[in-house]
Amino acid sequence: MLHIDIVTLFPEMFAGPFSASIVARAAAADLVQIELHQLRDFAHDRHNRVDDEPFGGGPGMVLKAQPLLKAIEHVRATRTGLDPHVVLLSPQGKKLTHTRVAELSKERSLLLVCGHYEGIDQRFIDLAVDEEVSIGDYVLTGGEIPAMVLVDAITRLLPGALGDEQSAELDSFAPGLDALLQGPVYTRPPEVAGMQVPDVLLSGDHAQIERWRREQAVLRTRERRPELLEDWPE
Ligand code: 9D3
Repeated sequence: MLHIDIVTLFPEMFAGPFSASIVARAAAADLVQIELHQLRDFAHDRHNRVDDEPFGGGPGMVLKAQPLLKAIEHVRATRTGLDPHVVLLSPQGKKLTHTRVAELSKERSLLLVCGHYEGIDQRFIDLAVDEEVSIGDYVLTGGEIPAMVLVDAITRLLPGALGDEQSAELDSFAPGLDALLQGPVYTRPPEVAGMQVPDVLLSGDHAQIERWRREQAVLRTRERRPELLEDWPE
């Protein structure tokens, strides 16, 4: 079982995504256990502050190191022997890839830290964070949605999380496998608004269907994501 602890100022944001979908099923099946921790509960100074002004001046607030260190200490105490791998969701992190998701899914204990201000005191990062992860080059309001993205991507890779009909082995972007975009798919009825399903898909010729699908996947990839084809032998 994979333990995922999440430290955040907004634990209530996680209720929806974690109570529906594959994540909820995986938790019910004891493939994953997710625990949320309110950072404010670890602010023990006189004013229960979690943030303060940046030294040297400038806009916005900075998350204080001490409450974050206390929160991590608390989680570590509940996970003795597991030595959680600490991931800070951060715009300064390395961009998340399927390869990294697959590696993280093999950990026994993950501790995700969500920032929500202009920054985080560097001493917390230096002392307690193993890696910083970004989900892409756009600006969000905090690390909570990136943490949900990471949990979703990891959970579906846990053995038994997907039905037998699906297999994570077939994922696009999986290294050594088929790193192409999926081509167009269709279902009933055969005509919608005067538009027909391509004849080949109704032909029953499985070899030809396979060839057509691959060709469509390559065409779409060349059009939309040519960089995925750079190391592709076609
Ligand atoms: C002043 C410069 N900004 C840093 C690039 C400030 C800033 C913007 C957004 C600080 C924090 C945030 C909140 N975002 C995240 O915490 C975050 C994030 C994101 O914004 N995009 C993609 N991945 C991530 S992971 C965490």
